[in-house]
Amino acid sequence: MKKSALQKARAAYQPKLPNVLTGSVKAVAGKPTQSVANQEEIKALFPSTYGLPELKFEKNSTPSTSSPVNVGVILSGGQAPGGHNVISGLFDGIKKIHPDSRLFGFIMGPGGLVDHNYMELTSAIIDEYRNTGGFDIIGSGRTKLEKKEQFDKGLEILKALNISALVIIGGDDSNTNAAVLAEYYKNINAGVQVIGCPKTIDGDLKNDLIETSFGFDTATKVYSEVIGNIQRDCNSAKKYWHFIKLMGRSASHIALECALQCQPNVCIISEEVEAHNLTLDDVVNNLANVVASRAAEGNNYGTVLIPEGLIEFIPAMKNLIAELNDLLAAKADEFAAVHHSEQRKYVIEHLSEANATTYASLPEGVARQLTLDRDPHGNVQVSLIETEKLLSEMVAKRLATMKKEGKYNGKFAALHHFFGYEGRCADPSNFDADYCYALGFNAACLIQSGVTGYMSSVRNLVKPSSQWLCGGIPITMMMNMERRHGEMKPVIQKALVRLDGEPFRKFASQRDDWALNTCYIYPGPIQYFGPAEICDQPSLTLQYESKN
Ligand code: FBP
Repeated sequence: MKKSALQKARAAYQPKLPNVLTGSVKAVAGKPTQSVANQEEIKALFPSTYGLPELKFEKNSTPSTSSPVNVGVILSGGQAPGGHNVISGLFDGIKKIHPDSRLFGFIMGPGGLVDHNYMELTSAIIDEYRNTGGFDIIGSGRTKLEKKEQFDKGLEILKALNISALVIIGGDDSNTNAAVLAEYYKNINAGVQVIGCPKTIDGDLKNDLIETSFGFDTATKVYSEVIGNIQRDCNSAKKYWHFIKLMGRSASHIALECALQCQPNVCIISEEVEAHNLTLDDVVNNLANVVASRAAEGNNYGTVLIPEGLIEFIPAMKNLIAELNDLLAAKADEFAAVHHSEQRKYVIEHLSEANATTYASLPEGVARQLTLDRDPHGNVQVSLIETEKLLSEMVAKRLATMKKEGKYNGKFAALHHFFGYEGRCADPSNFDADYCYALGFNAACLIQSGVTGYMSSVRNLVKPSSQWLCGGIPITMMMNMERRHGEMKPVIQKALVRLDGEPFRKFASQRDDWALNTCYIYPGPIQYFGPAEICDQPSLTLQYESKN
């Protein structure tokens, strides 16, 4: 395969491993843990893996001797920069356990395990993918592992390949799968450990012991680069309002991080919209007021960052989506049989009065998008909802009214952007390259410790990587019960933006200035080579959170 000059140079990058992982390690167990909520229900559902202690690795003075281990690996869910480094770290980690250890990759996500679709990852293959973006080494998928038949089918191939540990690299839903699988295999004494790794650009898989999910750092740096470029264009031409929707599914971490990096005129934070019980009209009025204030100063241009999950956080919409989820789960076949042109009417007739009114008020396109298929985990596919267009159309209408009332006298021309897929497969930043490699290597150490149902945890991330702390946390510790497909299910609790957290407070303290004045920052592209203060800085979210 032909490679770019950067690809060639990047292949030689040696990820920096935390000191603690450089020699032989021992696992030190902490206190038993509890799930974040619904303790009794989670305990009953995970009798074999609930309440396990946190683990911390320390250097071991006596080198450990081990036998070769065969390990399987799965990339699950949306792509995130650094996945290939988790796999190369895992590969190097199990080779350190014993040079005859072998790594097998299951193809196209969890479905590869069930369908017995796999390949052996040799050192020649791994070397081709070190420090590269993408998940193309084995591909990814969103198959939900939840049925006994899937687990048993998976076990057949694990046994055939003599695999005694499986590493699932995924987000909250995929790590929920990992916990369920770990519980099942432990319960039947299958002899297969299951270890999770925290992946997602969304940044919503985190807690005190998982400081960030991998990929967030690189993806937000890529988006911030292009937002900065748009801002410079915007500040040069001074004639457009740019409505920029950013991926991130439910949580607004990506939008907030990009706002901190770029200082746009407006950034909507979904969690704040919900906390203040704002309606769609409130959001639109706030935006229109900023446009009018800037126009009064002769500035008919600006930038607005919109988190893709916004719609789900507007309380009226949240209620509507919850009822729609149940309705579409209960009447899936009946709804599918309704002719396209009659589906809106069907939905309105089957919803409660309040939700029917909200649904009826939505533009056709948005209403349709809300009834499209959920992903296999029951999530509305928010990346398909064109909130940026919905908002700019509503702002234009509001401004027209304000003009008639003599409250606005400007020009409003809007352009729309959606940044998501652009950032998910970028070459990992030095931070993500190091973090991912450490997560994979650390997963190998967890395997060597013989545990199951744990997530690889590498923390102290604002410090130089040599000082990072490594260990494992029981996945059940992160779980609560939530309604999915009309039923209560154990799932990892999503970490949303905290309005009392330092990143949001920092943003909130400056946003009025950013709204009226033009305070744009232009972060520029990720730098892979050069001084550490340019190349190795973690996200601002992580830096501010460490001050909480
Ligand atoms: P994960 O939660 O699996 O990491 O996926 C994140 C994400 O990129 C979201 O930000 C986005 O809403 C979704 O995936 C898009 O899904 P798809 O890749 O299936 O279009």
